[in-house]
Amino acid sequence: MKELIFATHNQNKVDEIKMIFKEYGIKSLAEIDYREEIDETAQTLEGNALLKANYIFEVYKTPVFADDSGLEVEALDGAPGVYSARYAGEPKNHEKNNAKLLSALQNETNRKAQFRTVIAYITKNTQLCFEGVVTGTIATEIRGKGGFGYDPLFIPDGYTKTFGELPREVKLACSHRSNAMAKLYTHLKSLT
Ligand code: ITT
Repeated sequence: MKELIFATHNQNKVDEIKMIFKEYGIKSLAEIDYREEIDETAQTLEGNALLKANYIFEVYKTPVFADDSGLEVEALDGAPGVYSARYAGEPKNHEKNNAKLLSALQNETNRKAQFRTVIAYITKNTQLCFEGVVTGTIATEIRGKGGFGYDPLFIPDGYTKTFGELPREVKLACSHRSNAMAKLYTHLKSLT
């Protein structure tokens, strides 16, 4: 089994990815006992994904991928976007972020949004990025306890429930991260 490091400290992401990417021995940063935070100082999702993956590659010299994801809301000109994790300030807090988003969209009828992920994959000879998107709308109140982050506010197109309410399998089948991971998976398959 090939080993691949997933450069994240977000255990929810690790759980999701391990469920759809069973063939590879994916190791999270916690599993390789890497505890340090990696500063996300870039201005774009691609920049931050490359920054996280490159940082860990330089330490371990083994194939690694990282994702940077964000919620892009049409009525807010794409915010919170690359600043999604700390939308309501430091330290990052999902409940406060959701409350701020609801307040920013009060009385707003255009509730269109998308989650976007960029995955950066780094090996000795390769540096590749894969993008994934899921479109939807922002609910008018917090709904459901599933998932993480903005999931209780995000209703994917084609559904009436939020990712927080829908079965986990639905998110795994259509999410931004799953879409980007499917592209990485296709790339890895093409090498074997
Ligand atoms: P790592 O950088 O360690 O991977 P993180 O939680 O900081 O973990 P990101 O910077 O990629 O992850 O994500 C920014 C924020 O976007 C994240 O904190 C959530 O609030 C939100 N987010 C990302 N993916 C999400 C998802 O699948 N569902 C709900 N919210 C998500």
